[in-house]
Amino acid sequence: MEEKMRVMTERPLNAETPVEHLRSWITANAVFFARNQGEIPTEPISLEQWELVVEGEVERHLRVTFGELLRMPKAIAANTLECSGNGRALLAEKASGNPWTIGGVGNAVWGGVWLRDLLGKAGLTERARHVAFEGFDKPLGSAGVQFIRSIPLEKAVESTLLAYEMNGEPLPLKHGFPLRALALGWTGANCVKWLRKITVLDRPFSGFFMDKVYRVFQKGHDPTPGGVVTGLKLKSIITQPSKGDTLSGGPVTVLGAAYAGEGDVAMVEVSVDGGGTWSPASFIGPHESFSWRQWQFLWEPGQPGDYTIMARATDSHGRQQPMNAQWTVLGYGNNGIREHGITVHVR
Ligand SMILES: Nc1nc2c(c(=O)[nH]1)N[C@H]1C(S)=C(S)[C@@H](COP(=O)(O)O)O[C@H]1N2
Ligand SMILES: [Mo]
Repeated sequence: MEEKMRVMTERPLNAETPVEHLRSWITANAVFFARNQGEIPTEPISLEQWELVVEGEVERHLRVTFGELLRMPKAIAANTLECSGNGRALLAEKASGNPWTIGGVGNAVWGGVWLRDLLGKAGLTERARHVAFEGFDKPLGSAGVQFIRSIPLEKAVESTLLAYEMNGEPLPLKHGFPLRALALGWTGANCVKWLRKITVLDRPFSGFFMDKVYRVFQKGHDPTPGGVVTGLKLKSIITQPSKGDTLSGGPVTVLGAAYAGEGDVAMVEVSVDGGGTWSPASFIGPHESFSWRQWQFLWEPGQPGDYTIMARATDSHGRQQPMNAQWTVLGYGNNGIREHGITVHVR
């Protein structure tokens, strides 16, 4: 299974989905990207042993068993999950972190329970403002701290799923068995795997994975005052042809995907002349909230030579993907049109 992936580091496991597996609306579990700060548990925890603690600014502390979760109303939601660092390796100026190209993203249908239903059982105090999630993966490296992240209460109550199922299968071990958080439309860092504790807080959680990373900041600045990564940015990727392909005339089927996190992709256009002219692509397949849309464009290349194919997404508010990404120290959220362009040779 792993040989199909582009493995960047083994320990912790960081691996991206190969481009040919990004050409369908559902990304198969076996090739779904893996991003880890700590060590993936070697064995799945026994469901009899596992329990989820809910505490903090709640009226009643809860210890929820897996059986109790299964008896709660089931929710299903499609969601495109992307690592904040996806696309980092395509930035013109190097940024530190794993060298993701376009495969740090995938789309799945997740099954579980709404976090709001669980918080409803616990009851919130008047001071409740943020919800922190803690995973039980073993920390690796010098930081040696548990992966804990918090999100604002509004997001937690509105559109956050606690998922125990991925594409109709029990949540795979790698992806957080038995339960993970999914702040729908938000970057992977807000989607804690191997959940064991949820703490309602009166302010954002403060700790290594909140304050030092997943922050947007410039050189010479501290991470902490920088913004926290939240929603996925409007972006399109080209999944066919591949960079450097030699094509013998047309028509060429250009394939891609476009996504906008909590937003809605309304249009994708393609340019093969450096952005001088744009032609609309057509969408294929499902159109669901929080999920990418697959698109295609039939291209009739003219004269032989080198062409750069670029794709541009527009959302339902008329906002366009930027021509170039905004550079930051940790290279998060690269959604530049140029950065994602593909140069091919036409014979
Ligand atoms: N417990 C835990 N949850 C975690 C992480 C982690 O290291 N530990 N990494 C986060 C990051 S940065 C991303 S992008 C997603 C990746 O999810 P995946 O490996 O299921 O694709 O998980 C998030 N949840
Ligand atoms: Mo991530």
